[in-house]
Amino acid sequence: MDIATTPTNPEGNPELADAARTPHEPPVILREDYRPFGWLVPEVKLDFDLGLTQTRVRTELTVQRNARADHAETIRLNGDGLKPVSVSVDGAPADWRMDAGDLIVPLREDAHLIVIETEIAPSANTQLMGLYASGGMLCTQCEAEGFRRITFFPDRPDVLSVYTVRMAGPKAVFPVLLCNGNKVAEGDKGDGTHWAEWHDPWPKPSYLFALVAGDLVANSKPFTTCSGREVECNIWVRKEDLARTDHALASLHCSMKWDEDVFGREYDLDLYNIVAVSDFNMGAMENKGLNVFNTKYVLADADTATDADFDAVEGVIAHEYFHNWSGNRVTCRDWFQLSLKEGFTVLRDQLFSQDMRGEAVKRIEDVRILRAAQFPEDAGPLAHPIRPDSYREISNFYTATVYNKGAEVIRMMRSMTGVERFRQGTDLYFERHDGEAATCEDFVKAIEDGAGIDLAQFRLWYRQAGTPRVAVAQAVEGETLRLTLRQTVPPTAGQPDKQPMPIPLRVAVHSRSGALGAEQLVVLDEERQSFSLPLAGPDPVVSINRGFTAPVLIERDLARDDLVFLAAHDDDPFARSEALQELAVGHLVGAASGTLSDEEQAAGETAIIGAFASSLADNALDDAMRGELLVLPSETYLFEAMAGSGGTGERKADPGAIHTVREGLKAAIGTALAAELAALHARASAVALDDPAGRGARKVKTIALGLIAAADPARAGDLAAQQYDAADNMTDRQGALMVLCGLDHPARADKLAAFYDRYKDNALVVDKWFTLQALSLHPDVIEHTRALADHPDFTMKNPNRVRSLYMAFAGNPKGFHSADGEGYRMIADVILALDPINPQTAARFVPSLGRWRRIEPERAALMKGELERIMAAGKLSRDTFEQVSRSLE
Ligand code: 0A1
Ligand code: ZN
Repeated sequence: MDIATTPTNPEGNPELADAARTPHEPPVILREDYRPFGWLVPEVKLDFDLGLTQTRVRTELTVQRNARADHAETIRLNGDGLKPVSVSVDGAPADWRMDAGDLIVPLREDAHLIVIETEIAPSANTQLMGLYASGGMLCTQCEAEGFRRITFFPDRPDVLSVYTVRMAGPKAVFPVLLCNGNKVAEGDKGDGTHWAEWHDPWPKPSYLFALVAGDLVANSKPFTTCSGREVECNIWVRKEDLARTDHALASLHCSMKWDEDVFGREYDLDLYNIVAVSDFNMGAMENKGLNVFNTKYVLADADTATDADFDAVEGVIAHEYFHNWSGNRVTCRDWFQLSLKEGFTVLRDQLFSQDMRGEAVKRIEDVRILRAAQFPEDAGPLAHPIRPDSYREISNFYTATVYNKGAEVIRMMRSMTGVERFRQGTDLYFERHDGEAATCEDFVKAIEDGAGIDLAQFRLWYRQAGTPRVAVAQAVEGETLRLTLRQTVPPTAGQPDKQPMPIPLRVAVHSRSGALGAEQLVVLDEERQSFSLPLAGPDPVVSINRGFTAPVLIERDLARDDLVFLAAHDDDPFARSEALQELAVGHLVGAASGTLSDEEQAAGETAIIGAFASSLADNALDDAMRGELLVLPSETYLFEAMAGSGGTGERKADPGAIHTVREGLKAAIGTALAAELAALHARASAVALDDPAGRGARKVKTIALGLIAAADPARAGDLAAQQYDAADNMTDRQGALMVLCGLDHPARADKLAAFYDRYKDNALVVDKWFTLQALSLHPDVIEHTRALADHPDFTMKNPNRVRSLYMAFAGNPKGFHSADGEGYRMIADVILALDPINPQTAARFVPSLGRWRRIEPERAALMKGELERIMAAGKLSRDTFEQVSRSLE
C-alpha cells in the first residue's frame, strides 16, 4: 500500500483512525493534517507515589480553550496502555470514555481543572518508554510519545506547560529524587519514605519531562555563565562509577562556554543534572535541566574507554546541552519538524567537536558516518526527506537522514552565508521563536531574514529525498577552465520526479605543475550549469566539494594520476583524503564488478599502494590525519557505489565480491609496505599514554596492525598479542583484540578470556567483548555470534547488550551477507524475538535487511524472504510493521 495516500489521522479524523487501527495496519499520520490543539494546558501538577513494581500518578491539568483552534466539545488526552483510576473535572466525577487508548473528556466551559489518577508498573516496562526501572532505579524516557505511558495528556510537542512535580518514595530505595527545573521543597515523612517537590519555570512540551529516583552519587562542579550566574552541574551515577565521570563533567563545562562564545546562548536554570542509566534505547535525552544518558555516553577513563569513546562522550554531552536552546527554548510544532531541533543540534555538536579536536579529522569522520549510514538510507526503501511527509511510528524517524543529513542541509546554508551572517540568522531565529513550538519553515525564514539570503529554491532540500549526483566535466578555454556540472536527484519512494536544488561546492583548480589554485564557492542551482574558473598553471586538476560543502555524490572520471596528485598535494586536508577514497572506490568497485583488465588491476593497486606509501612517509602529517589517509572506504559505502544510482540501476552490489577485493587490497598494501607498517607500529608503540601525540599514535598503531594482519596473519597475531600485553589503555587493548579476533592465532582465545576476566563486572566493557567477536573477520563469525547469544551475560532486555552483539553482527558484511543466508536469518530471528520486548530497538534492525533491492539476486531473494517471514508472523509492533512493510513495497 502507498503509505502517503492512506487517509487516516487520529487527531484530524478519529473515525477513520479507529477503522484502521488493527494490529496489522497502524494508521498513517500526515504532515499536512496538522491542526493546532483545541486546548492550552498552561499548568501541570504531577504527584508520584513511587514504587518499582507499582507507581501511582495523580495529574492536575489546568486547561483553557485555545482561541487559535477550532471549537472542541471534548478534550482528547493521549494514553498508551493506561487505565484511569479516577477522572474529575472541576471537582466532580467526569463522564469520560476511552478511544484507542486515549481518554476523551467532555468539557463545556472555556477553562477547567482536570484531575486524573493512574497506576503504572515500571518494572514491567520493557519498552523503556515512559517510567521504567533500570538497575534498581526509576527513570523516564518521554520523547517522542512516552509521556502518554505515564499519564493521560495531550502528548504533542506544541502543548507547552509549566510543571510542578511532587514525588514520594522509600528513602532506602530512592535516596535521590530528581526532576526538571529546581527543587523547591523536600521532607521526610518519618515512616521510611521521603518526598521532594520540583518546579520548572520554563514552559515545555511533555516529551521534555523527566523524573529520576534512585541510589545515586554526583560528581559536581559549578559553572559560571557569561552574565555571572553560578550553575550547579552534576553528573549522577552509581557509586562504583563515580571515578569515571570527570570527562563528562569537563565536556559539559566546555559545551556551556562554547555555546556562549559561538552562538551567544547562555544557560537558563541554576541547576544542570545529568543521570547515567544502563538501560536506554538511544544515546541520551535532553529533558529540561535533567538529561538522562545511556551510561555509554557518560562513563570514561583510559582503562575502560577508547579514545573514540572519549570523543563520543564529549559529543553527546554537547549535543544534549545544545538542545537547551535548539530544542527546548525553541521546540518543534509537530514531529515532522524533528530535524528543526535535531539537524541544527547535530550541526552545533559537530562544529563544537571540530573546535575541540581539529576541524579536518572531525569533518572526515562525520562524512564517513554520513556515507555509511545516511547514503544507504537515502538510496533504499526507507528514504525520506529531512522533513518527512508521513509516518506510522515516529520512533522510526530518528534517522541518519533527519539527524545527519539535516545537519548537512543547515551547514550548506552556513557555507553560503558565511559564518557571521549565519550567526545573525540564528540569533534572529532564537529571538523570534523563543518559547515557541516552531517549524523548519520558521528556521529557514529566520536565516533568510537574519543573514540576508534568498532560500526560496533551497527549501527543496527539506522536501526532496535522495542523494543528488553531480557529474563533473572540464575543458580548458584560454586562461580559464570551464567547469560543467550536471545534477540529478534520484527518484525515491513516493517521489518519482525531482527538481534541481542549489548545491554549494567549494572548488579550486590546481595545476599538475604543483601550483595550487585559490578556493571559491560555486552554487549549482540548475540542472546543468557551467562556471569559468582561473587556471593556476598547466594541466589543471579540479578539487571539488572541498570540506564536503554539499551532501552529494560527485561523479567524474579523473585520471588515476590526478587523484594521486590530489591525495599527496591538495591544500585542503579533507580533499586529500577524498582523493584517496575516490581512487580506492573506483578501483575496488571495478575489481568487484570484474570489469578491470589485468593491467588496470595492477596499475590501480600500484597507485593506491603509492598513495599509502606517501602518507606513511609524509612527515608534515600528524598521526591523527595520517590515520584517516590509511583507511579504505567501508564495505557499506562500496555497496552504494557498486549499486549505482537510485536502486533501480542495472548493476547490483555483490557483498561477497566487495569483501574479497577489499581484503585483497589490504593484503597487497600490507605486503608491499610491510617494513613501513612495522616501523610505524614500532614508532607508535613507543609513544606514552599522556603524550600529546599519544592519541594519533594509538590510532595509527592499530590501523598498521590491521594491514599487517591482511598480509601476514601469523606476524600480526604475535604483534597484536604483544600490543595487548603492553597496553596501559583501552584503545590499544581493544585494537589488539580486534585484530586477533579475526585471526586463527593461538593468542586469540587467551586474550579474549583475559579481557573478559578482567572486565566481567563492567557492563560497557563486556559490551565491547561481545562486539569484538560479532564484528570480527574470522571465518566462523556466525557460529561465534550464535554461541554468544547463549552466554550467561547475554540478555534481550538490555539494548546496549543487544546492540553489542547483533547490531555489530548486522554491520559485519562478512557474517551478515554470508551467501547461505544464515546471517539474514539470524537478524530476522532477533527482530521477531525482540519485537514484543522492545519494538523500538527491534525495528532498528530492519534497514539492514531492507537493502535487498540493491544486492545481487541470490542474496536479495534470501533477504526479501526473511522480511516476508517477519511480516507473516503477524501481530507486529507499529515500529516493526512500518519498517518491514516499507522495505517490501
Ligand atoms: N532527542 C534525543 C534522542 C532521543 C530520541 C528518542 C528517545 O527515545 C527512546 C531517546 C532519545 C537526542 O537527539 O539526543
Ligand atoms: Zn538530539
